[in-house]
Amino acid sequence: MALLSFEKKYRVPGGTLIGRDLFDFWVGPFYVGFFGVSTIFFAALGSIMIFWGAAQQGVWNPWLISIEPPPLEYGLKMAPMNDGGLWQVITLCAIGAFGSWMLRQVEITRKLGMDYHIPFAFSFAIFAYVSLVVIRPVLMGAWAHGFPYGIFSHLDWVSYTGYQYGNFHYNPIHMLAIACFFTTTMLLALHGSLILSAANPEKGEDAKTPDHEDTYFRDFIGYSIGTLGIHRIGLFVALSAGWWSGICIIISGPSWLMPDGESWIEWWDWWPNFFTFASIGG
Ligand code: UQ1
Repeated sequence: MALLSFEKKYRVPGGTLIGRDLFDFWVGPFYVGFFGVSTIFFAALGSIMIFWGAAQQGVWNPWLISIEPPPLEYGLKMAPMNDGGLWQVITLCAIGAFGSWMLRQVEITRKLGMDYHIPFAFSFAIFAYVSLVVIRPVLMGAWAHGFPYGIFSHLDWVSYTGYQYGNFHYNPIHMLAIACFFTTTMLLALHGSLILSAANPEKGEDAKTPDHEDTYFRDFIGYSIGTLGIHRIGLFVALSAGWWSGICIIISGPSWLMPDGESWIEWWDWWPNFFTFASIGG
């Protein structure tokens, strides 16, 4: 079915979560819905707050604009606007915008009678963000532990936080997350190149079928995961990357896990200590 006639067919009322038919319409190619409106609201308010903060500080170099979280002494309380309160409002706006964007995905999914894989997948990205600016700061008792909203300043924060734990690359869950990121890029490179090599032939040549794709990998490594399977494993590994990223930062800092400012390098002492413990007489 041609794209435009298909769009006409599915552009029917219904499937909304709230608001009934109040915002159940399209603007050009874009579906609006209640959550389209709330996304625009939160994204606009948050952006205006960032520019307002920049104006207050007199910083207009885009690399250097930075909205800092409240200082440690405010703990988990609300802070004055010019002392971290702005960061708190912007964080609420960001969560509101990301959550609205996910619920808009849900509404479009329902309209089309599809499954919920896209909003489910996006929820892992939201989780990774929320683990940095809500879950970990709450576990550590202060909003100060969130990261600042600026291009260079958030890079400085990542660098500083890495050094603070001795060497963040020794965090075993960080290792797992990175392994998932690497595997994701490998799988997409394999899949993208396989599909283009088969389904995008030179002019005048026939496109090859999934049989060719399966046979390629059977010849190559003795195994083909299949046309549906490659997308299942791709989604799983990509979501695992986001999931373990969130977990790796959540377990780096809370005192019940890391008393005395322990670093991830020392964490590996369990390994030599294990053999000292196991050998009689040490
Ligand atoms: C694969 O087996 C397969 O099935 C035909 C694909 O589908 C089109 C793929 O894209 C890829 C990359 C593979 C090989 C992947 C694994 C994990 C064996």
